[in-house]
Amino acid sequence: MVKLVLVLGDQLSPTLSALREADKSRDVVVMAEVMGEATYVPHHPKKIALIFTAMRKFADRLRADGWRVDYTTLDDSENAGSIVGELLRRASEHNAAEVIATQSGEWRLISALEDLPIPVHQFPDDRFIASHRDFEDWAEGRKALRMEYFYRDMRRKTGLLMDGDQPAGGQWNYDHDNRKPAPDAVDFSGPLRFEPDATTAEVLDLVEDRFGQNFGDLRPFWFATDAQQAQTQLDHWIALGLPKFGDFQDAMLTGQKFLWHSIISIYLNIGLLDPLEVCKQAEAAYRSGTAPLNAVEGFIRQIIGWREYVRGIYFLHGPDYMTRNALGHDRDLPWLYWGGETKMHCMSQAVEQTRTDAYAHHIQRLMVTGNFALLAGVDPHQLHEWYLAVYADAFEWVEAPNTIGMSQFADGGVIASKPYVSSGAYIDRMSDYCGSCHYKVKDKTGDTACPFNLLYWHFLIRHRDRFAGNARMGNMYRTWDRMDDTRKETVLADAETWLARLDAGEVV
Ligand code: FAD
Ligand code: DLZ
Ligand code: SF4
Repeated sequence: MVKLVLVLGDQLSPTLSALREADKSRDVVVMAEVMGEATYVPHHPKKIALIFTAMRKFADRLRADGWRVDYTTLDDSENAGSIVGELLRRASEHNAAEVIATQSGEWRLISALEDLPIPVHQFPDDRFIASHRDFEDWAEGRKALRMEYFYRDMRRKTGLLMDGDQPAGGQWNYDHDNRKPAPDAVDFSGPLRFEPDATTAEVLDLVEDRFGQNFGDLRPFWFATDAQQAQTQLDHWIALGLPKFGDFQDAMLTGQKFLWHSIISIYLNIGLLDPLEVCKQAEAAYRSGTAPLNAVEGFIRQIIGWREYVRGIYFLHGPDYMTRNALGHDRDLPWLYWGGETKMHCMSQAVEQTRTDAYAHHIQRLMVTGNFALLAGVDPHQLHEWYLAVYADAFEWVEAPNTIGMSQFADGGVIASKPYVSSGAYIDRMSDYCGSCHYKVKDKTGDTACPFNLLYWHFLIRHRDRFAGNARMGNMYRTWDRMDDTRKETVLADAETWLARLDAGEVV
């Protein structure tokens, strides 16, 4: 009897477990553009266009490979509006008695499929290096789940950058070499920009019509939309961007959206690139002498370390993880996250490129928009929904641990051993933003004081009971304790005044 094979918009890999489990001479692949997926958060139009276009091209590829694919476009009059609805409609059309799926990357969809009135077999998503079982085994009995130790196991498991049983170069981690501020000039032109073809152009018109009001610029649309294009982007970056990726991984420069970053998360996360293959290609650059070890190790650590680790945390902690709020933060997400005017140059740079390109690099997400939200006490769930909506690479399994855990400490320290907070001094050191800001990064109090300076102390004092005993934060509290009382009062009062202006909707 015919089975339906569900392929979701972020499962565009020919090696997908659901496809391996199916029989192309008998079964029917179901793919559907549905409002349910397009609206559970107000996704950036570029993200919706990327997913719909890549889905259409992947369906064509499957057909060319001999599969029958029932593809529903968003504007199909029969469209049932949700993945579940589409599966039920196709099941009745084909008299299918079973659905084969690859486990989704969001608890929301996993449970929706479990509740389907016909049997659904959800196979593991094995496009990752660590299975759920691998991660559970690693986590078992550990007091703290630190990424570094997990990463070393992944190096041993994959053999990447290993010389026998030793790490290449003698060290596991070269992060201390990877924190240079950006130089004045950037000698890499950033990601390749792909001209929209006929399929893309059709999707762009549809997305403009239905989602044109969402936050974010749809055009110019430049993403790769199939595996071949994504590989071309990877080749381009390995040749020209990777050599300096490590050195300037944490740097930020006005008007430079991409620096030496790879811009491949968008392709990895929807299945156009395979993580292990990507790492092997980066390692080959090191072995052949075209990229230095600190760059290649840093890059491979992000993929087989952080990317796998956050996925492990997401599935280990279950659906409640998204509601965690260990610090009890409840400020509404400020309007400036949706493009409202702000005098903070660092924030306007990060939000503006998010609006134009559905992209900001890791340090912009962590130490600018994330840091600000944490210092200001923003509700972590609202922030989580923002990150999930505005970045083209955002899917809950990877976004939520980064936001709830790493960036907001809302999981109470599962991921981070201390909160990622900093005053303006860090942003000043790693960027050129402060030079053209309304605020003065050197000012600690007063109207022109950098808000990150004011809020930094406000945050530490608000949460003193929780963090004073943290060995990695003792210095911060000792610095505060050495300030005279009048200065302390002024700092806290100025922070309160600034937050009141933020809450009142003033341009701050
Ligand atoms: P590069 O800097 O070139 O890094 C190479 C690759 O490493 C990335 O493509 C990505 O696959 C992987 N990687 C790097 N850091 C991480 C990380 N912390 N977690 C997982 N993978 C990582 N990444 C997403 O893929 N989706 C998200 O929704 C997402 N949300 C984030 C939210 C916050 C608050 C923070 C702080 C980080 C988030 N990240 C997310 C991680 C990181 O910012 C992006 O992976 C990275 O910016 C993607 O750009 P790139 O491809 O140019 O990465
Ligand atoms: C993100 C997304 C969007 C915008 N639209 C669709 C869609 O119409 N059809 C689909 O199959 N998938 C879509 N996706 C991706 C899913 O939301 C994604 O598979 C889940 O969030 C799990 O990661
Ligand atoms: Fe950001 Fe403060 Fe620097 Fe302005 S002065 S760019 S607000 S860190």
